[in-house]
Amino acid sequence: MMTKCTRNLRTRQKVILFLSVTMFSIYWLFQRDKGTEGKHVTGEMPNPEIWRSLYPFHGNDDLNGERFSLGQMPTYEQRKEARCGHNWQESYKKLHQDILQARRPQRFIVFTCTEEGYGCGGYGNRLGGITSLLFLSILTQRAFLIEWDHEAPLERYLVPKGVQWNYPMENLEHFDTRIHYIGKKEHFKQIRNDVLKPWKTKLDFQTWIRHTDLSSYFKHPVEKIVGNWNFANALLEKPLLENHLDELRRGTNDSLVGCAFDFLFLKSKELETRLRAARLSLGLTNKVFKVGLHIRMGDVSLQRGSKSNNLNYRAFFHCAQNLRKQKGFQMGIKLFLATDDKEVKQYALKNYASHVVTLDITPHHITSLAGRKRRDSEPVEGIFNVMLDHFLLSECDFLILSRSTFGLTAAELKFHPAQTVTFGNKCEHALH
Ligand SMILES: Nc1nc2c(ncn2[C@@H]2O[C@H](COP(=O)(O)OP(=O)(O)O)[C@@H](O)[C@H]2O)c(=O)[nH]1
Ligand SMILES: [Mg+2]
Repeated sequence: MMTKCTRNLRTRQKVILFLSVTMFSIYWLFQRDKGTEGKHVTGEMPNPEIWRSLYPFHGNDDLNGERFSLGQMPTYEQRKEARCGHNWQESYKKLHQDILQARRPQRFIVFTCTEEGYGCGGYGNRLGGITSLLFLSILTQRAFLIEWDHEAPLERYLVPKGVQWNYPMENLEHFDTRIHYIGKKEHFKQIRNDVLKPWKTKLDFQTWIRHTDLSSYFKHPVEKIVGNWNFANALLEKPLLENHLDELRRGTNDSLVGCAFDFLFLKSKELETRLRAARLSLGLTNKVFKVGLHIRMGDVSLQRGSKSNNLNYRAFFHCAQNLRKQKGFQMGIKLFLATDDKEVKQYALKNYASHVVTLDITPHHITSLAGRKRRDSEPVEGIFNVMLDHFLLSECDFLILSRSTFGLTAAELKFHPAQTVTFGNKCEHALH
């Protein structure tokens, strides 16, 4: 009887032990998968050693972000939290809804690209303008809306996330409206008396901003603004904005485009699908170290005037080669090239065929794609291509850029730390 009892007890202990080990293994596997899942979503680096080795590569650039501790690349969400904070988004969402539903006085700021004779400029300019006007709307406590200029609505590519920025313009028709132009003079072709444009230079404008009570200046119910200057940082200096954006990182914040973009937009399903297909066909996976090159040769390459940036594009590839040699990467490395110049693509594919990948497209300036001005291009495809290049660039682990708002906003979009961005023309000095 005693022995049978002891045997039963032993068997029961074994079963309990077996069950505990099995449950612990399942729990461990689950936790491990959860970790990798996060990494895939955020595009986090697979190997922290690489961050350690890259850190000294570029200590003094123009994107003065905070320094992360060596060997640790925070996730997208961590970087976003550090740069953008999280309370202002909720309070502005509420204000926006209250205005649309007339629970508060109906006052709007509209980023508009539909004013005859006044263009919004390129994609980088537009993102800068949208960001600045979002923060201006927060400062002046108005609802921020976007009026896009192409036949396909912006929602074909980007859909509203935090606020309904696509509230129909017809609802604003009966309000007293003013039109402003805040931007470079090349972007307007005619002078209209009904468009306010008192500033000759961006410097003048920023000085004016610092000394003006903006809530009194923007006093009409609807203030439509064609804006291609990025003045978001000047707004952050305004004392009033501090009340509304208390936890947003102060000083020069080089991530405001990323903060605004994350708050305003989600990629449309169609854009997600195209992006996934592009990543797959170019082999831009998380298993390779992705170096993004943005080579902006100038509007002359886009058959838009004669402006050339006189860039030595070969230097960009030398820079990428040197980066590869100096850092002695053990893992695969891919160079993703985004450029406005078809010839640069051909040069890269001929000379660096084993490392460079690039979209097989003819680049167009986004403004040339509006209103079917060009017969040789399909506007919707053209805009998808601009956005694909911009997103793919932003997803790279390291960026070698031109002085262009296109590449700079791509870096801001994913909160690239300063040590992962350099400029093609400065790179040779940085490496030797
Ligand atoms: N697809 C594609 N288009 C580009 C690229 N670089 C420039 N562009 C086009 O050229 C325009 C340049 O304007 P913008 O983004 O304001 O940059 P910036 O004028 O150089 O500061 C963009 O809107 C695109 O239409 C690129 O790498 N890929
Ligand atoms: Mg531009």
